[in-house]
Amino acid sequence: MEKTFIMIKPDGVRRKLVGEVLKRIETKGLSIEKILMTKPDRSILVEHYSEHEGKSFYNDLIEFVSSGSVVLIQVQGEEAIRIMRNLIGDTDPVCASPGTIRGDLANSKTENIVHASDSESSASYELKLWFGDD
Ligand code: FUP
Repeated sequence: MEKTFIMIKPDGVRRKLVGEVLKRIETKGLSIEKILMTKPDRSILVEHYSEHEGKSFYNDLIEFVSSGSVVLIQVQGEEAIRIMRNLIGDTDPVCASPGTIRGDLANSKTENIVHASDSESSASYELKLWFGDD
């Protein structure tokens, strides 16, 4: 069974979309194995978003994700990584298909409600970073 890392970002929490996101994960047939609400330190976000350091949106991104509580989730299921990427939709709200979380609920590239690991290596890195070892 594959495991992946999901984060509901501060806009999702502020807009009271936590239940909506969890419902979409569960109704797709994936399992929520771990879940925790926390206000992330800048230092862990710097590690989480290290691949984006130096990009034009980087500072705004760190500022935004550290602006409030987030929900950290470990999701498990067959093909969980690719299924969750499809469920969340494209980063750009213009391209995110209707039926996806971002396609239905977001209209900003930065404030796009949810993060999902994009590969096996990022899933294992991010699960270890946010939840530590099992
Ligand atoms: P995604 O994996 O779909 O979350 O997208 P990326 O890894 O490319 O980007 C990570 C985060 O950076 C996005 F969730 C939002 C932010 N971002 C911007 O704010 N502007 C951009 O042009 C691209 C990404």
